[in-house]
Amino acid sequence: MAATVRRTSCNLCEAICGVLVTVEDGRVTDIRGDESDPLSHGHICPKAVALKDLQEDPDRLTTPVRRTADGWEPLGWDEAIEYVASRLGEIQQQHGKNAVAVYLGNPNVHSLGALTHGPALVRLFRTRNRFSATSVDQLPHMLASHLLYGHQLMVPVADIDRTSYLLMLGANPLASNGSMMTAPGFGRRLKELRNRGGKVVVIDPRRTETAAVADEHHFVRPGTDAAFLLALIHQVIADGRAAPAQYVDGLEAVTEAVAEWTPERAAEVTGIDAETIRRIAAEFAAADRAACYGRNGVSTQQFGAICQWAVQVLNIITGNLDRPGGAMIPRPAVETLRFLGRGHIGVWQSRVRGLPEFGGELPASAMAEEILTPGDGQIHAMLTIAGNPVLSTPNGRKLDEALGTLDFMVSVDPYINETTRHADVILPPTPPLERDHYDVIFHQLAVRNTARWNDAVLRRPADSRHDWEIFRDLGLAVLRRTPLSRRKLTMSARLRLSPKRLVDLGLRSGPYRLSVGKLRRSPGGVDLGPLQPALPQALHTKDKRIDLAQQMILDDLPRLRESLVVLGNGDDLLLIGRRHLRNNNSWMHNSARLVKGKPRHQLLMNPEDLACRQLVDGQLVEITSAAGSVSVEVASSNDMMPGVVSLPHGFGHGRPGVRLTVANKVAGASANDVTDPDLIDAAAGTAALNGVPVKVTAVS
Ligand SMILES: Nc1nc2c(c(=O)[nH]1)N[C@H]1C(S)=C(S)[C@@H](COP(=O)(O)OP(=O)(O)OC[C@H]3O[C@@H](n4cnc5c(=O)[nH]c(N)nc54)[C@H](O)[C@@H]3O)O[C@H]1N2
Ligand SMILES: Nc1nc2c(c(=O)[nH]1)N[C@H]1C(S)=C(S)[C@@H](COP(=O)(O)OP(=O)(O)OC[C@H]3O[C@@H](n4cnc5c(=O)[nH]c(N)nc54)[C@H](O)[C@@H]3O)O[C@H]1N2
Ligand code: SF4
Ligand SMILES: [Mo]
Repeated sequence: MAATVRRTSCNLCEAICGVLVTVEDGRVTDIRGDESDPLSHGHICPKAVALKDLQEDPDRLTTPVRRTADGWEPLGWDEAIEYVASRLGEIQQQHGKNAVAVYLGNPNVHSLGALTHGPALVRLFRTRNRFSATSVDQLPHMLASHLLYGHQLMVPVADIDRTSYLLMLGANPLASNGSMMTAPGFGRRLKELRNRGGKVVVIDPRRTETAAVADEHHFVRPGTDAAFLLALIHQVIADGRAAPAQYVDGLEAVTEAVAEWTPERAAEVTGIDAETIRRIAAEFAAADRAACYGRNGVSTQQFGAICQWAVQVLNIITGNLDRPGGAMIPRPAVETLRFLGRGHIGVWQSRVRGLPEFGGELPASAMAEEILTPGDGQIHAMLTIAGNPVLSTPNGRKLDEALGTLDFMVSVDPYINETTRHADVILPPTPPLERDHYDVIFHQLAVRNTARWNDAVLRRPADSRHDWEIFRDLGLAVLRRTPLSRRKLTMSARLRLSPKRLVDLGLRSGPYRLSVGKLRRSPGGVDLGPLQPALPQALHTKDKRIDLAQQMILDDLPRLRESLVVLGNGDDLLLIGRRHLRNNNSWMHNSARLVKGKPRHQLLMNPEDLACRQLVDGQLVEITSAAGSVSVEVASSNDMMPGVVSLPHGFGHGRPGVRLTVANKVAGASANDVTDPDLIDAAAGTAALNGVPVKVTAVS
């Protein structure tokens, strides 16, 4: 049979690179970048080829399985779905709606079918015990957008292709390929920015791959960025350079709130000297097009909400919001904002610790205690969809134990891993190359407006289900157990609409009046042009104005002032995380192609910190926090700020029953065995995965 070349986009990270897949005899023989993609222009990273590995992985489940005393047993789809629906139904009947909890993991946002049908299924359970990766990730971005712009997903992106000054905090796009900012080929874009005479400044406790290609890099003490950002705002105002648009209110209150955050005061806690802070403020305000961008390192930390608010305020008061080359709001072909709620916070609280919900979800840090603490509303059953929270959320060990105590657990997931090994039933969806793709989320965060529909590259096996079909069938099975009502009829009809039909409706009613048919005629994607100014009309606030003086953030500032005293002076080391280009969160260690090469699981530590503890490079050390401890090799690194150590998350495979043949051989420990569920950003309950106080000692 002749080879055919088919197109799709890689859905493994937020860059959504266009790829060309060569197929011979139903098998993938080549994967490369698609030059015709108007966003990625042929860029790919080493993970693209892993799409083939996922397809061919012998460990990947292709039928539902049930856990029995003698191991995992295959199960027919209909039987599996009926069994799951009836067990979940029984548990809700016995213990109430909240007894069933849901965790939605990261790949949900990368799968079309999960996005179109996952939320519809989850709603049917009517449980308040909903959790997701949001609270170990981008929650502060969404909170800032909800507060300032009236919609949790109206997140401005740095207009990297036109800016002349990019200030980046806590982001390492050269490894992560960019996040909350879809900009495939980030490295090339940075190079072009600098070739235009622009400047890139990186603030990070580690001299990262991104810092290495920037004009300037400054170490910052983990968890103190809020002080740095408030000092920039202070200085911009003090220099008389604050000139927000006429639709912006609250500058006075902000001026008052940042009065104490002089560059000198911020220097004490951040480790960045006052002169540098003053200079960066002046350069940022003077640049004709500047953008400040902060990502994971300034989200998943104790002051993530203040940081993300301050990033916006800095862009706003310097006139860079909504201006080409500043921070702009994408306008995708399917207007994701229209289909998603505007967001809310604190409408209810978690049962045990009283942590606030955000957008209908409780913080993942509360999951284990909600399972383990008896009483009304206790979690007795769990549905996990595309998530491995045992490796991804704070104190994974405790969650690991907690999952073992559930009455029932079901996972929609292709693998038996650290989390799903606790499931009674696993329902595996088709892999990416067997699914249609349109990116509903990441066009909303992209640095250029483009659109791309691709049909599935490979035909799926007869007895398989797409993720949306699993949600549809499970949803219908749940609905069959409820009395006839209008809601039941609407929900059933909604679940039966295919993702393709829903995208088509979204495209037709969107701003460019496209359709799936039109996009199919340009399988390499269509270009809808650079980002355009859209404010204030596009704001979702009631009065179409932006109020900088958000009370919930201002109320949090005293906590910052008080904690920084401790953060700045503690003699513990502060643990931060990191990512590597060839890893993907907790789940792609099973690709032999990706995990080969130099080990990259070690704890990175500055040589001074090693020496004063009489430790040596390569030695096995124990990392201990208030939550737990792990052992791992330490690697000496001059790229680490003294006093800070870095451990990547997503490692720590090889637990009993985990069926990940390659991953189980990868060394390393789970960073989340030491991260602490009690260490959160109090404002919204985001986990502080960075800036965890730890002690590092020799393993005796
Ligand atoms: N210490 C520390 N912890 C962190 C982070 C950190 O920086 N430091 N980062 C956090 C961040 S940003 C995130 S997003 C989370 C991610 O953590 P999780 O939400 O747990 O997501 P993943 O680790 O990506 O796990 C993906 C799971 O989905 C399954 N899967 C893959 N593709 C599909 C699919 O198409 N359908 C279905 N149904 N399942 C699929 C995989 O088998 C795996 O079980 O981790 C967080 N945890
Ligand atoms: N190859 C690869 N790509 C990925 C992923 C992956 O696992 N592997 N995961 C994807 C996901 S789910 C996400 S959310 C994105 C994340 O995308 P990024 O946020 O760009 O990736 P990280 O590597 O987590 O970068 C966080 C940076 O913050 C720094 N940092 C830690 N603490 C602090 C602090 O207190 N202050 C400051 N200023 N910096 C700090 C760390 O040193 C690190 O360099 O990446 C996505 N892309
Ligand atoms: S950067 Fe790599 S993983 Fe991300 S979409 Fe592109 S090819 Fe896929
Ligand atoms: Mo993430």
